[in-house]
Amino acid sequence: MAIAQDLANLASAFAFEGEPTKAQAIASGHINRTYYLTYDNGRGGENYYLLQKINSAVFQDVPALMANVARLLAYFKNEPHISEELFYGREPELIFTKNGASFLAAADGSFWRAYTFIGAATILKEPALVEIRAAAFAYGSLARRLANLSCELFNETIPNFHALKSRLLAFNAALSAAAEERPERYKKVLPLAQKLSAMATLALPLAKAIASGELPRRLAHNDTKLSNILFAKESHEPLSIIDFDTVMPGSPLYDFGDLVRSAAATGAEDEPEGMEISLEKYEVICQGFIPPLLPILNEAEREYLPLAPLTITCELSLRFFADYLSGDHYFAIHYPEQNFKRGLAQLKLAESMAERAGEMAKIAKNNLSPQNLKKVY
Ligand code: GN1
Ligand code: MG
Repeated sequence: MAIAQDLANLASAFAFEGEPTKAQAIASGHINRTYYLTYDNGRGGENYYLLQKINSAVFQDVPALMANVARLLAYFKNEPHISEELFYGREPELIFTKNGASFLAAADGSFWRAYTFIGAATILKEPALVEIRAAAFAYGSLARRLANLSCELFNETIPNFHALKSRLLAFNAALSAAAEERPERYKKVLPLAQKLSAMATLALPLAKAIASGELPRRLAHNDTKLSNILFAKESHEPLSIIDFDTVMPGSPLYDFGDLVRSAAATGAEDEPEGMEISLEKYEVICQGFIPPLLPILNEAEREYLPLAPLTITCELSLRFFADYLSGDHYFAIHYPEQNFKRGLAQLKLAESMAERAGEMAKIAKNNLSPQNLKKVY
């Protein structure tokens, strides 16, 4: 059996069917550790599952996290359809432990959970424009569906997750601490600090409007990067949105912003060379994401929406640099300077967004006009 004894022991706590034959680590996602498990079902077939070690340094209240995930996935199973024209994907299901719990607290203090595996699916690294538009429609549909649920039902598992002001403070604190603790890293980031805070200052009005209540708090996904959508392997149609760990009170504007950050950039998240915003990709994101939300967005949301990509991109730049300065404990890295490169790539992207702000606002405005309503309903 090509499965390590400790993994096999953990897996035996879950209500999987059959006998485990294979376990393979999957290197996707920056936070949790994921294993793909194969089970022999005893009838000549195989079952596939995902077993995930929850990062409890990031999600410090695992019961609150799993209460959110279980509530949401149970809701999806019998979700009333607002409109058949929205995207309703095939979400993964939780596999409970044999004791009926949504997660396992292991003897060594680690936390584990399991999901059904969605087959014949793939992540698109370099999607075509039509595929980006379809992904944006899927995320826009989800934002609309989530906004139908009450925020009160969900725990805020990471407080101030998208609060730019506190991200800026945390970055400054990490920079000061690094002066003594990691002088090499401090020297690399220091020359960028002024630019970063200039970018964040441009984005702060949106953050303030959320903090003051001018923008409504709505349930949101909060981690809408392109790699959190699975596409069908053959047709490349969106199949399923994944990673519901940060579904909590937020704003659809943040979901729009993070999709633009991850899908309308000219390079990968950690590639600063030549990094800028592609207005072509941005436009198809507007075309996909905005129409499903048109029936609910209020005036303030329409006004601030074009600022959301800059807000989220600044946030990520600050977070990657802060993690770099603090010794790379938050985001998984695959090579030593990766968090620095991520921070720099996001800073360049933010600068490019600030430069093209007028054009971005105009494109958003075209798609926010009420005549687009008929495109979905
Ligand atoms: C993390 O879990 P994952 O890899 O989808 C992070 C997001 C960042 C993203 C950047 C809980 O997302 O906030 O936008 O990395 N998740 C958490 O790639 O911090
Ligand atoms: Mg995640």
